Amino acid sequence: MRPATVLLIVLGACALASAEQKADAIFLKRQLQVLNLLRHLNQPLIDPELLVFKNSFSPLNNLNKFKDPTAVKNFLKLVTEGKLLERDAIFSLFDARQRAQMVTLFEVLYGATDYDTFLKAAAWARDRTNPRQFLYAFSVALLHREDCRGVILPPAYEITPHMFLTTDVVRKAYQAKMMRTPTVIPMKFTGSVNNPEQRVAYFGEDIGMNSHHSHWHMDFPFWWKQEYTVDKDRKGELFFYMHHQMVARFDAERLSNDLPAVEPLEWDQQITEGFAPAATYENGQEFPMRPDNMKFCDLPSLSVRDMKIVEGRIRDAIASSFVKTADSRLLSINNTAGINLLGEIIESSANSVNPVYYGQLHNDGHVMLSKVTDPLQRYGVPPGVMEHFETATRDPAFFRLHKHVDNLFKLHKDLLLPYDVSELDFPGVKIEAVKVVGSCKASTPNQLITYFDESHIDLNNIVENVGQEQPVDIKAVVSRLNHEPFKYVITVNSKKPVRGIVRIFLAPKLNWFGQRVPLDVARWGFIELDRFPVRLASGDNIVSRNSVDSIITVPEPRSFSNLVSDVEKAIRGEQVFSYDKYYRHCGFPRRLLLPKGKPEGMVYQLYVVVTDYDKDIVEPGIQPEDVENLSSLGYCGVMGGKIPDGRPMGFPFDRRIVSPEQFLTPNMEVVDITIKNVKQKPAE
Ligand SMILES: [Cu+2]
Repeated sequence: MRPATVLLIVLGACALASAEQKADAIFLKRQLQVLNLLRHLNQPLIDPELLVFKNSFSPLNNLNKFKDPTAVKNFLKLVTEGKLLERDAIFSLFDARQRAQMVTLFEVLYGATDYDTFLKAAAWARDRTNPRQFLYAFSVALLHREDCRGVILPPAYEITPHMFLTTDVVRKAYQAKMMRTPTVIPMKFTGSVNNPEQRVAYFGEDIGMNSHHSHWHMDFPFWWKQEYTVDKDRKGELFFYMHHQMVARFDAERLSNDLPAVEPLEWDQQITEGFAPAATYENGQEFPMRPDNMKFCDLPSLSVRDMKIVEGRIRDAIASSFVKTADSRLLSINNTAGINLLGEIIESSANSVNPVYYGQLHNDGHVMLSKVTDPLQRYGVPPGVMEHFETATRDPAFFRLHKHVDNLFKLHKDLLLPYDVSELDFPGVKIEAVKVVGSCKASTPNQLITYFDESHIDLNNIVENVGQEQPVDIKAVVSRLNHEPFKYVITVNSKKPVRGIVRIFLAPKLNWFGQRVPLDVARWGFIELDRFPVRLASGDNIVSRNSVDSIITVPEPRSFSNLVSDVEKAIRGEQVFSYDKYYRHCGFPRRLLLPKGKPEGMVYQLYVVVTDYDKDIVEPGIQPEDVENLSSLGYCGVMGGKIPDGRPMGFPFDRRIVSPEQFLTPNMEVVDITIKNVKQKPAE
């Protein structure tokens, strides 16, 4: 007789709710101060409390309140000697001098020994520093300070809208402000139907994805030093995996629009596709356009030959399975941890074992693309979109550069031994069935629905305010990809009570030519949809998991104006303001979890794998409930802690698959699902 079916409680929903807590007066005050500090970043502070700090706080008289008084003195020196980047210049994190200034300010803010000093120092520095240079230093400090846990930064596209919006929208916003007329301005994606790349512009230009990308690089700065003490567990591997997934996701989006997979860039070949950002910096300079078929050019301090030499050394290291450290030791990368070393080397980060020898391939690739239209600065053209993490994915060349980088990681992964059955199987656990069920009334089993809806961007910050005048309601409206929420229903049979980790991946079933491709080829394009722990009882278990609980995604952020009004109401006692101290700004937008699919339906395959929790987890004491509290773990890891899942990211599809028959053990299941793109959001 079969044991009775056991209905599992989905851990996500209950545990996540418990991470929320009611904000007390101290938290509310801090949240409001942060919002006031970031409001109208390009104009001097107007908030009376912060103005007092700006004018009366003396960093020099408070040196004992900073962990690193030298950083304070160095920053003061830059200010008093007028050496800081001008306020209306364009800040680039890739410029070594500008970055060093930003890092000094970060060290001042991060090293403030208490919250009050942090805030006063920030208010003091804000109007003395380039706004985006300040914003980056302040944001990274806030995200890493224990006393700011749970404080929400407003959406990046509402703090610095110029970096996300097209010039025509900005101009109309100025007009509306001058006329003091509340306005909603429609924003189009760049390009025209004459350019096939425009079909996927909605993806590359998605403001939520650009915001995710910029936040990833705030949570894992390439310049992060070990002395800052916050643990950046598997940062190099995360660099590989998050960008690998972005490329896989882009390719899936391209297939949905009848475009072939993106081609990798090569240093001595033409960059076939141009890009016209149609956007303008805050200071009025236009983001440069890159015509079709340009070639990489030497920059004054970086040649194309340098790029090839450095890449050759990386390829040598991969082929020989050893990297050479700065003190001439050889470290093996022929193991699970090798990808982390390689990620740090290729990015390259301050953790690279040998930055002089292996260079900074990825970062320099961004700069080479950014400056390709005026490499010698003969015309004073400002940096291109590729030079900023919040604008880079707009350019299709971003995905081409990352495909090139991703192929290096693949070279390495393909040299590792394929997993054997004992590493893949979960003895005693068998997946009996998998289905996905949409939430709308008319939903068909195993058919998921995507659609485009509209999102509003608060443009109040784009236009300067005079004194304390009432803001005019000006918004941009953008079209964005979304989908009906759905749930996975997985029937798992277990011979005994065990704990497992469910790993869910999605992949297009056919390639651009309409052909099936071998699993070993397809696996590199797999998109991770979710990964979560379960407790399995003896017998059949129905595991039910909602798509909104995915560890890949984050929900829509609250708008700047809603944040301000919610906090103000809570301060007046009119409503409760809840916050989550695990809140992450980094994370793929929930709306973009699924690729668009096609109006007639497009077939994908869903791979579900259950592995042994007790074997996978890095520390035996970690409970499934602890894991469930961590938001956007998949692409963004853990802030200041260990990633609980010890398996390589992308497991088990990260290594070669020699025989699909042997690979697909009973704890795995594959089902076909269809993704259909409809014109209008279906009725709930
Ligand atoms: Cu990136």
